[in-house]
This record gives sequence, C-alpha cells and structure tokens, in this order.
Amino acid sequence: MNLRLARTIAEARAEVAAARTRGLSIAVVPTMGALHTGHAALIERACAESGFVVVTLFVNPLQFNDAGDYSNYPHNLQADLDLCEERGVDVVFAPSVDEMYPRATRTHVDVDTVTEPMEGRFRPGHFRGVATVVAKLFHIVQPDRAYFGEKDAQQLAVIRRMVDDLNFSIKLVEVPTVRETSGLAMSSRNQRLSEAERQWAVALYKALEEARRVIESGEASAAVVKARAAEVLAEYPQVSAEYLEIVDPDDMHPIETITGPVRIACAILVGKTRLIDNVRATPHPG
Ligand code: PAJ
Repeated sequence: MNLRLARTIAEARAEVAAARTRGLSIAVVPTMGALHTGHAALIERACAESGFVVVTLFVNPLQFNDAGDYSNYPHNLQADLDLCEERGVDVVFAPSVDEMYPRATRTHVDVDTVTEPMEGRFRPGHFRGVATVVAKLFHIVQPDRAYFGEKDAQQLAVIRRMVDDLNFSIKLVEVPTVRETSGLAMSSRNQRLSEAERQWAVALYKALEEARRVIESGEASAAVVKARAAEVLAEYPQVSAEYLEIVDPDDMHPIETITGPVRIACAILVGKTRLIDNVRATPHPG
C-alpha cells in the first residue's frame, strides 16, 4: 500500500489500529524531519523488521532550549515524504504543535542521573522535552519496536531508562551512526554549515577517533585520553569544544579510569552550529 500522511492523533491511531487487526507488528521511527541518510538507515531497518512502519515528523518545541535553534530548524515535508515512500514506510505522522500540545503541558517525564552530564549540562531542559514527547509518541502509536540512532547515545540511554522505569512494552533498536566519507556524522544541522565550516567540522570525528585509538592502545587514564583528543581539536581553531567526555555506556557519567567498554562523546560549535557525536571504545585486554 502507498504511504499515507496522518496529521492528527486520531488519524494515526486509526491507521495503527487497522494494522493491528491485520496482525502486523508495528514499528515507530521518531524524527524531527529534514530527513537524511542517517534517518534512512533507521527507516530501512524498521521496514525490514516490521510489518507496519510509522515515521513521526515533529519538531518538538519542548526540547529546544534555544529559540533561534527552534525557529531555524530545517523543514522539508515533501522531500521527507518522498524518502519515506521510497523506503516503503506505511504512515508518516506529522502533527502540528497545536495537535501535540493543545494547551501548556502540565505533565513531564523527568529522567534523572542519565540526563545530568554532557547534553543535560549544556542544554538544560532538553531531555525533559525529549522524554516527554517520546512518551507521548509511544502512547499514540503503541509500537512493538522503536528505532533510535547511536548518534544521540545519551538520548538513547535516557529513553532506555524511561522505557524500563515506566514499563513501556516496547523493544528499542539501536542503529549505528551513518557518516559522510569524511567521517562527519549525518545530521539535519549539517545543512547550516558553509563549505568551509563543513571541512572544520571533521575535527569532531578526528578527535573521537584519536581518543578511541589511545584507549585501544592501552591508555587507562581518561585525563590523558582527553588531553590527546584536545590536541586534535586544537588543530582546528575555528571550532570550539563544549565538552569531550569518556563515559560509562549505561549511565553516561564521566569515568576517570578506563577498565572496560566506554563511550567517548563530544559537542562542538562550528560558527553558530552545534554538533554532537560519539564513538565506542574498548580497551584491549592486557
Ligand atoms: P532527529 O534529530 O531528527 O533524529 C531522529 C533519529 O535519527 C534519532 O534516533 C537520531 O539518533 C537518529 N539519527 C540522526 N542522525 C543519525 C545518523 N547520522 N546516523 C544514525 N542515526 C541518526 O533525535 C531526535 O530527532 C529527537 O530528539 C526525537 C527523538 C525525534 C524526539 O523529538
């Protein structure tokens, strides 16, 4: 069947209910639109694994701590619909802000601890907005599976914790980060980079790769690893780092001594554009 566009919660629910009566398993891929190859990887995986796929397109005002970032967020509904149709998506749910928030919400989902470092420190309120909208989308679609990118590892850790703590009966599927050949992770915000900025932005991946290399060659001190990564970033004076942390892959808290698998996460500013990325690293035994 062809792609259908649901603008209201009632339409989305009716689509899912009809799919359920046909015995199909339901997948959701939550997005903010401006879809790129990274989103496409989530969508393709969902289509391969589920009978009925709903992609949500909603730029959620609750999760933007910067009004300029919200008003400048790229939109391209027709291109997004085309990408979804080509991949075999069943329904795109693209509600208006009024549909999702007909009045100021008095109920929020606050996940503590996991939300505190990194993005939580630099974007106050961001994860509260993310967890709240994702909980709403989960209640609207009631999927069996939900697809998220490793690109936003802390977001995924927050949602994983919410799903566990609040007993959502949903399997979360983590999809590896899709990158350009330069290593730059695909992101809707890359559209805002000038040609020169795009070249400088590779500093982010280069620093993460250096940190991974140092960890895998046996360095256990997070301070030493971070200093090496900082040297790479310093080669790109046009870029400023907000944080570069080596964290526990589950609770996302910075660690000092690396004894097992970790995640290295970094946020930079290139001009006015803020970019985040992360990689895993595992020290080799012995
Ligand atoms: P958005 O930034 O549009 O991302 C939607 C999903 O695509 C997220 O799970 C994100 O991790 C994933 N993604 C983005 N770039 C990727 C890449 N290069 N490779 C693999 N996956 C990638 O994240 C959000 O929207 C919002 O916070 C949302 C969860 C929809 C709640 O509003």
